[in-house]
Amino acid sequence: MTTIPVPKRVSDGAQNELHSMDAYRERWLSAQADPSGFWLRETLKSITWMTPPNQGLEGGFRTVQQTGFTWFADGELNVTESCLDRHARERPEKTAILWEGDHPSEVEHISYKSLLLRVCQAANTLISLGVQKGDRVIIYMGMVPQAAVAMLACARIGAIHSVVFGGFSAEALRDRIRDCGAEVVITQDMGLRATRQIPLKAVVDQALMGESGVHHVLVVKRTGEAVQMDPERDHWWHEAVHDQPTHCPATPCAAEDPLFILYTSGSTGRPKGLLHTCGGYLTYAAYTHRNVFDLRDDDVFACMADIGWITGHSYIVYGPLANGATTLMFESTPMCPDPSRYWDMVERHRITILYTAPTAIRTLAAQGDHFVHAHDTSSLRVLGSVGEPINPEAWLWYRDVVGQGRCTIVDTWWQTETGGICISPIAPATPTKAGSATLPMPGILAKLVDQDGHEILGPGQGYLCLSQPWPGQARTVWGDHDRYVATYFSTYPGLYFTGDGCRRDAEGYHWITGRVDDVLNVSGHRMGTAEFESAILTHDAVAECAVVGFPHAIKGQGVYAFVVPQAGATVDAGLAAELTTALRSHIGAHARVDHFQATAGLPKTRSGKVMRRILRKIVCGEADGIGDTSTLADPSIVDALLKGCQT
Ligand code: 7RM
Repeated sequence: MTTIPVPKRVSDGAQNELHSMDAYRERWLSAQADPSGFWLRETLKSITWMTPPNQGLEGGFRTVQQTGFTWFADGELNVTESCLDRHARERPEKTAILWEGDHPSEVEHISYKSLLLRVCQAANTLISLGVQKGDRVIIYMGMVPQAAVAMLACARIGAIHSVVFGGFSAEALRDRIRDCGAEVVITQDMGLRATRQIPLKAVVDQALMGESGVHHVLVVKRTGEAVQMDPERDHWWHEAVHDQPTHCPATPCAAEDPLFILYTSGSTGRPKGLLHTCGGYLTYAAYTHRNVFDLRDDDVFACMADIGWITGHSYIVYGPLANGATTLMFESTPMCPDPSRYWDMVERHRITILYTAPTAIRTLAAQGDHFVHAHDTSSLRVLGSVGEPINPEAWLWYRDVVGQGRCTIVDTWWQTETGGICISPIAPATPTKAGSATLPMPGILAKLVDQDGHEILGPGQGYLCLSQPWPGQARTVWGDHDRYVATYFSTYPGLYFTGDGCRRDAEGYHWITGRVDDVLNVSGHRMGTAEFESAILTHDAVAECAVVGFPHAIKGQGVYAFVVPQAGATVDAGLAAELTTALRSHIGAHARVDHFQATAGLPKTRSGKVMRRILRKIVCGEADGIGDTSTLADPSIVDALLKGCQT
């Protein structure tokens, strides 16, 4: 257990109101006692409203099935006025987006003034294509500035964006386009990542084959590679925006109007389209960004996530821009052209806050310290981690080698569903411990419960639930409110169930132990075992299969697939290659199985349910923990599986 001394505050321009543990405790108690009042004061202070709200929270988790819950429901705003107009007025030349392309020589500084202008032109383009308030727009892009411009352009006119990570396959993209009923897709000719080209436009074409719902595709020219353009449907972005007026009035939206849909994997079925709303989401993204990272006026904030995930939404785009910060957008990877890329960028751009995933930290730590030492990283002040549990070794390397012992480490726990950070240290006030996400944010009431839903008080380990609504929380699953209620609110009535396990120590610190459901987390990418299984089952040679995660030194989790072949088929390298291809085409290149194991059968209960608990124990090398197998239909299967296990 490591604690570091609380550094003194050194510079002005701080926007963080939670500068001491006393301030934190006072705010936390105040938000607990009166969430409505707390968040109303917060939003009125930090967000630009057209009609300021009088209402805070209405409803709660017990009403979620019938009436849901709302934040600031009588208020009206357009989020882009908070993210753009006010800063374009007050600090027009300040860099809003600092973009670094795949090649380190490609750097672009986009000021608030020019970002507003570009967003207005893009918004007018969308209007010219017939997009109206409430319409859905799919954004299938890499990390180019136009991706952020596209998101904000949708927000400008009250359209609902749904960003689909550029690694998803045509089939996964088609599912999402269909599910949300999008009529417009925004993409690029090619994506560029670690010198590799990703055929984004071609994937869109494939996704739209035989589909009639999408009327327009806007194509950003990134590489200039030749792509097919359908003259009826496809438009070059640069041509379409060029002659558009540089002013576009911001459409008034109700606080509870949708801002975006983001698909995320759960333990069963297809990914869910979580819906985030304008007023609450923006308030929470801005609040957490300002406070967790101890934001200062002159910060250069670098979140290394992809905008296809929630981390990119909240901490590359909405949070930083609402706070008038300079936010870095990075097209490449930490290993390109070599493992010093991050540190080279820190030096060149004087990055002050770096926010990345444990998998990147572990990968870079494995390359040796000299890559860090070769660069001047003295600008760094706060180092954030997100996406998966961070092991103490990686945490200490981050603090001691990257941060040279000077920086605060913030291990931030949150989810697509939560909209923003929920459990995290507040830099630099919260004393940290290596590997702990520490304490809940003001407004977040974290509870641990046991199997039966009984609350565990004091130290202990259990299922992590949150018991009080907060503004950044997703309001529903697009088109399926029952699924939202069933997934999050029916396991433990009156509580939001996160799907994570958690230990609380004697000082009330939280240690997230990982998912307790069938959700995989590979390199911070969230994927469902059910999605893997249905992709594998599309192959004729597969009779049955079950997929589980196992501990992996770099990726956090690896993926293990047990495959029961059809009579006459064998699970060999050839089949493994075909299954890998199937996964790539049904989900995407990031959905990879590390080990395929042939088995004559799966451990099932007598009622036919696959006992994943047992499979997890097998691949985790915990044969002793398997326990009683007498309830299995065929207990001998377990011995056979243990013999064949490759981890
Ligand atoms: C932000 C994000 C959510 C899941 C979540 C956890 C895991 C995220 C941490 C973490 C331990 C952390 N959204 N997770 N952050 N586990 N410590 N600091 O990742 O929807 O894609 O994933 O990620 O299991 O439930 S997400």
